[in-house]
Amino acid sequence: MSLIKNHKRIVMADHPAVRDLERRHFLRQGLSLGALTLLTGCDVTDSDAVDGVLRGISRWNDRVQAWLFHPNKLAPTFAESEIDHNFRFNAFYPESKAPVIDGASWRLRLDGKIADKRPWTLAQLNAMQQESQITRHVCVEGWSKIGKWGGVPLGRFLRQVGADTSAKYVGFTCADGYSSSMDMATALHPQTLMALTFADQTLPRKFGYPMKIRVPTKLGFKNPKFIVEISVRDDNPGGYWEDRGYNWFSGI
Ligand SMILES: Nc1nc2c(c(=O)[nH]1)N[C@H]1C(S)=C(S)[C@@H](COP(=O)(O)O)O[C@H]1N2
Ligand SMILES: [Mo]
Repeated sequence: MSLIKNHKRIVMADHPAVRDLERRHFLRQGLSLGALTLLTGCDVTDSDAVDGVLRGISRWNDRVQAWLFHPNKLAPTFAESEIDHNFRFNAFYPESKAPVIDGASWRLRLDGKIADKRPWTLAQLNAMQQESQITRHVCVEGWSKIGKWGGVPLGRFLRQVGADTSAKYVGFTCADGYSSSMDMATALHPQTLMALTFADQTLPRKFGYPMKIRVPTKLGFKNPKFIVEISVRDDNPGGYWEDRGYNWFSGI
């Protein structure tokens, strides 16, 4: 590695946008700063250039990952004995601030390319055929836990309400101001669940009562809790962390 390259790496590492992205684990997931410098080969010292390069790489990552994603390849599943019984809470706020939702008055709103947009009640969701799975939740902050979730496969629900499954994206809005989105192939994946139970019990408040989206093929931040709206669309709805620089696809 030449001195010039080292010099560029230091310059880039000092750049506020790069420090910020590093803090958010963006580069750790994919490319190191050195690799980024080698790849681009250009003097990306001004902020526009750095931002442009990083955004371009993130979009490129999304395309490659979408292409690598096998719509029916299953995430690993585990035995009951492997479940972590001290499952961990995470959100962009402390546990005491988790929303308190009344299941009886809660409604799931539907928006976008869906034929029947009538809101759903919790009783209606509970009346649908349920599936369960024991899978690993992987958080980008560096921890993972094996848990058991039960509920309605999202694909089954989307077909039931007449969603246009040729649309590109499914977006989720949460009661706490959080949001996330995924590609349609992931939404239709057999293990992507509208989870209503955790460890065979009603979903606890802190884990997203009354409903969370459990996606074992994605990192934890793409598993939105406290869902209040699902939308089907062709423009990418982004999401809370997605809009703050996390790689949108974030498959595992
Ligand atoms: N509504 C909502 N969903 C969310 C979050 C959040 O802050 N709000 N945090 C995400 C992150 S980063 C993680 S790791 C998981 C944590 O889920 P858990 O509390 O069930 O472990 O929820 C995800 N879904
Ligand atoms: Mo996370």
